[in-house]
Amino acid sequence: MRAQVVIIGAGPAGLMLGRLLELAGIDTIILERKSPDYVLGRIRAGVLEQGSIDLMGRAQAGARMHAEGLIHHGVELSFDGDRQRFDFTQLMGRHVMVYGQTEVTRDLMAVRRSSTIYEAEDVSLHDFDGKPWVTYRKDGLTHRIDCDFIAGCDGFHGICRASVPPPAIATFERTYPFGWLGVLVDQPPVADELIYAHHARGFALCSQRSAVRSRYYIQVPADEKAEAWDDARFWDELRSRLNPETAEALQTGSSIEKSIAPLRSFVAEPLRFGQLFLAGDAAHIVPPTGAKGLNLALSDVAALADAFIEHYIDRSPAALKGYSTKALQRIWKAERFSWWMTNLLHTFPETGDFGRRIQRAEFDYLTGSTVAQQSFAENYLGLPF
Ligand code: FAS
Ligand code: PHB
Repeated sequence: MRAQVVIIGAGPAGLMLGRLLELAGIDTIILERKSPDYVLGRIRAGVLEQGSIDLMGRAQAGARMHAEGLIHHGVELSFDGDRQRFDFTQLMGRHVMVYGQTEVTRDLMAVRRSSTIYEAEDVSLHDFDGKPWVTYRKDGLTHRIDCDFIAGCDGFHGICRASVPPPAIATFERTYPFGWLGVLVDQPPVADELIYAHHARGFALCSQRSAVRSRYYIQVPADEKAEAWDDARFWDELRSRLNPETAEALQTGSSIEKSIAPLRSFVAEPLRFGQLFLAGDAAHIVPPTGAKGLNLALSDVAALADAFIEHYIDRSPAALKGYSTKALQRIWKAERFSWWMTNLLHTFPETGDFGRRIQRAEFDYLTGSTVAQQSFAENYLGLPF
């Protein structure tokens, strides 16, 4: 087989890249190691920046998002029970949309017309420094695809970054001593907007997927196991971290999904190795506190798609040459904001009483300064793609 661009990974990054390239008439094949149902079964992000909303429109995949997505004009941050709403529309004239990553993925799957090969095993990259080719196994046979370029959209644990010779790549990482235990429940959300809560017992987040489906998270130790948390224990702990009236309003029920996500900040540099390009979680990870992961993956892909289009349609290699530098500038700003928001809202016992006073001072400065609130809103809403 032959394709101009082989994309590894059919998560949101791979599917969005494939869609943007196929609309430009560029021939792609996506290789995904899991089944479509498995990919859709992963419960992840929930908030879309305007840039992501616009990209879904450009991909001609935004109709259901606009019909079902929930426009949110603000969020609430609370710190030991003190609450502050940030009115994004009043601060910056913009908003975000609550629309689950699962639905983004489903919509992108539905519009794709080119080949996506699911349950492709043992994907291997070859000669990406010269004339690249890819092999994979399916139904007991090994297949080969020759191509011009490979796009590594295969997430943090994928094969693409791992295929780069170690001396050619630099990585920057911070792991946090905690994770997020998340629960999905078919109950109305506790509030109209998201609530990010700092509490001495740990961070909590009240999010949502629709008017009848909610998503909640609590900070747990990094080595915690989801099996140790039955629903009753989860709801009790969540209530204990929320202000009393929110705790009172919480509508609980049987969890339909329960999992723990580790938190880390991670960036690989550069993002190009010959004819191999990295995008999305294959290139970087942010703690989910700032709702940046999915949006950053999509902003990488917007830049990479434009660069491939310029290469093939305008016959100019300039944008491909500049992709890594351009993407990394935005990546590091999202890393900074996600790191900052994580440090503001989680408990870090190792930083002691001084650390907690600094967190309280950060919250008080944020709630007392319109300029600080505009900076928070500008980053949460998303920096320009
Ligand atoms: P993905 O990981 O989504 O997709 C990569 C795809 O590549 C997968 O389908 C995988 O099966 C496939 N793949 C991997 N190795 C392969 C191989 N060798 N061959 C072929 N295919 C291969 N972000 C937020 O904004 N908010 C959140 O609340 C949030 N929660 C998260 C919770 C968890 C547990 C995780 C892991 C991430 C979370 N994220 C969140 C971040 C997440 O949304 C990512 O940013 C987003 O999935 C990035 O999309 P992709 O880059 O496409 O990577
Ligand atoms: C979610 O709804 O899953 C979600 C929302 C906001 C975040 C993280 C996760 O910052």
